[in-house]
Amino acid sequence: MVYKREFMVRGGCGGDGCVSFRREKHVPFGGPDGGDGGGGGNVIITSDPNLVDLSLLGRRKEFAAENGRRGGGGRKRGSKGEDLVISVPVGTVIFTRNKWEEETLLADLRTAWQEALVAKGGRGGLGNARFATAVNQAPEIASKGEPGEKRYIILEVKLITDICIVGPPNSGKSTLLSAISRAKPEIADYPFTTRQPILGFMPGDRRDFIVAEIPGLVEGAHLGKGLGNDFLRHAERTKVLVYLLDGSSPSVVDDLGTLDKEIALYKDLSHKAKIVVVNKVDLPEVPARLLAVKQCFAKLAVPVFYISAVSGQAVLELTRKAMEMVGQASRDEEMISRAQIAVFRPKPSR
Ligand SMILES: Nc1nc2c(ncn2[C@@H]2O[C@H](COP(=O)(O)OP(=O)(O)OP(=O)(O)O)[C@@H](O)[C@H]2O)c(=O)[nH]1
Ligand SMILES: [Mg+2]
Repeated sequence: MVYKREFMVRGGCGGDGCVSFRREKHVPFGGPDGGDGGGGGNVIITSDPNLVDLSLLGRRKEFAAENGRRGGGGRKRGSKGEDLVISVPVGTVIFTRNKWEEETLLADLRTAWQEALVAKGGRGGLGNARFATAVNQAPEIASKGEPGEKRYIILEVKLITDICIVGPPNSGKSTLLSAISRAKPEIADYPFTTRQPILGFMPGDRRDFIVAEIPGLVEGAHLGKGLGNDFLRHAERTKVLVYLLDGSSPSVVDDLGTLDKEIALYKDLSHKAKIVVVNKVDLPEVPARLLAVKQCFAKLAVPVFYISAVSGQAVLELTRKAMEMVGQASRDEEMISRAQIAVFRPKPSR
């Protein structure tokens, strides 16, 4: 799976204008009739909901749209170069980098079939017919087509989900995902069974909720330990983070600390709604061991659930709470985006 790609994009060059004169039998003084060149094609990036990563783009270092054709005699306009359309998954963020290494956000393709024009094709040149004036009725000049825009593009896929399950390896993330959604991830009793983010759809009252599981995080993930922390990019745009801990671990409290630290070392996600979930309470040794953990977690400012993803204990309560929090987070986001719309109130003129 490929979630990041960098390459150059180039709009097509405009076709050159043409120098030509009308020469026909019995038509004296035919005059200039060179047509304009066609415009170069644009490079457009579009979000295709059928894609999950950027692997289809291969390793190409440059994408160029077609050039416009040159103009012809008889005022024939050159044809326009075809646009080049690059398809990417929904959730792709597009940046450009200039020669001073400064990165600017160009577009964020959050919904299906959004389009971003990333490099415009050059305009076609003018044919000599355009240059005819009363003084110069037989111009021998035509202009050249303009070059297309050139840009360095960085694509980054950050999945847009409602709920994202994060946790140490083997804590039961895949088991929980398969219990609450239609996803069928591989489940096994060893760490790093899941090596890629997995999406599932959880049926809700009014709509399906998108739930993701990302590969397990270990201490030192920010240094590349385990599978590293790269997958946390897919947790950045979730509405609710579910921290899933293994209740049979001898150090549940420390496990939460490690997880929190690794996430903080990746990026500040402290503003996100969170739920702490301790899993595997069906195992006979777990409930007794959890007494101290419960005391400690009672002080947390976030909801805590003790569940068994296998037996289903407290899973329904957890999903209800998660859906409620997704709803709240969506309303909060909407308020913020509304507040960001500037309202200009012109002063009444006197
Ligand atoms: N007893 C019990 N076992 C569980 C529970 N949830 C998961 N397991 C077991 O724990 C092991 C790991 O489960 P997974 O769902 O693969 O865990 P994961 O967090 O996705 O693991 P990775 O993808 O490897 O990080 C499997 O053997 C599961 O059967 C639970 O609630 N109770
Ligand atoms: Mg897994």
